[in-house]
Amino acid sequence: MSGPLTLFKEKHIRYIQSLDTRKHNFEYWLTEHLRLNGIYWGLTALCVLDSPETFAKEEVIEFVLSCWDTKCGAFAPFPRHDAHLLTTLSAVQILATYDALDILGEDRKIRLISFIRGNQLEDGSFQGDRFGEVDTRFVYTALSALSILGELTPEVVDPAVEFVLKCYNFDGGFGLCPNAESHAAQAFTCLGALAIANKLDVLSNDQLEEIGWWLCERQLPEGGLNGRPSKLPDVCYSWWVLSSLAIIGRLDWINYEKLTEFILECQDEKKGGISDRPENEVDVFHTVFGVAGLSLMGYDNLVPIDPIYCMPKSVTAKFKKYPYK
Ligand code: 3PZ
Ligand code: ZN
Repeated sequence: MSGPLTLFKEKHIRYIQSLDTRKHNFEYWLTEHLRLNGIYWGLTALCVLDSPETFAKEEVIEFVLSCWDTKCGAFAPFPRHDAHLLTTLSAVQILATYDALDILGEDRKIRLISFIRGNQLEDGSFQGDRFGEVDTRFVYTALSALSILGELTPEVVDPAVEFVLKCYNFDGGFGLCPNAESHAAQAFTCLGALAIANKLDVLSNDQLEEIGWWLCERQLPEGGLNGRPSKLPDVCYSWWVLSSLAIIGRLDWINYEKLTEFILECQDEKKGGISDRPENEVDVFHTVFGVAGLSLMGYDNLVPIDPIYCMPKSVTAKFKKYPYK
């Protein structure tokens, strides 16, 4: 076996820090429509690497608030852009990580909650915004944000759970919508949504067994995981698959040693950061999901991550005490 066998923690911290400096904006940082998501990915990676103070907390919070879309009453990816559920979840996750949700104030909080609830459709599914596509990603996004805000209610949760169950396939996987092909990222959004709703018990033991099999069959001989059968491995699937297995209590169905080696081979030894597969260009998305996957496998003193929320366990412990209003 060749390749680097340790995690270059300091390099990754410096890489994420480099993304925060405005001068490199264009080359290194994400385009505007991904900026707030990118800050959440960077901050979460820094938390897992035990270095959250690498970002200037006050500046980050100020940026989050500058993304508030007054028209929609939710968060956009960048100032003066339009609000979306995905960026709203990132904003809520960032503020919760900094224990700064109170900065929203009552007025913004009320509008935020009605934005999220207002995107739910008759069948329990959610759209990302009022023009948007509908799929299980947004069910997860909405339930996660409401749960972090302490605003989960049965009126929202029960139809959402119904919808998620319709996306379960007989092969043991989950699709984007009913009858859609199984995909590992959808296993995470569906199982995550059920876990947040505290409704994992709607799945039978046989179903859990099938799901576990479908997930662990994502591991390829080279150690990495793919998103569906006969696709290439990709570091971000370490997260979608491992978190799903963790949620159903079957993490040990994966070969840790081989997956760890695959993730470590995706590091850029010089500038830091992790890529989707060996030799490719690194980005902050694969960096966070790479280190988060390693954390779930208990790798070398990484800070424990919550498989349901993809946030440090020390943060989620606070709102998980009170799952429902
Ligand atoms: C990536 N998005 O649609 S995206 C994302 N992908 O905004 C962010 N694995 O050009 C980064 N592929 C890199 N930094 C990739 C987020 C995608 C996922 C694409 C990808 C990941 C393989 C091809 C969807 C949460 C939010 C969004 C997604 C998943 C989870 C791209 C392509 C797409 C996107 C961004 C950049 C490489 C980073
Ligand atoms: Zn990927």
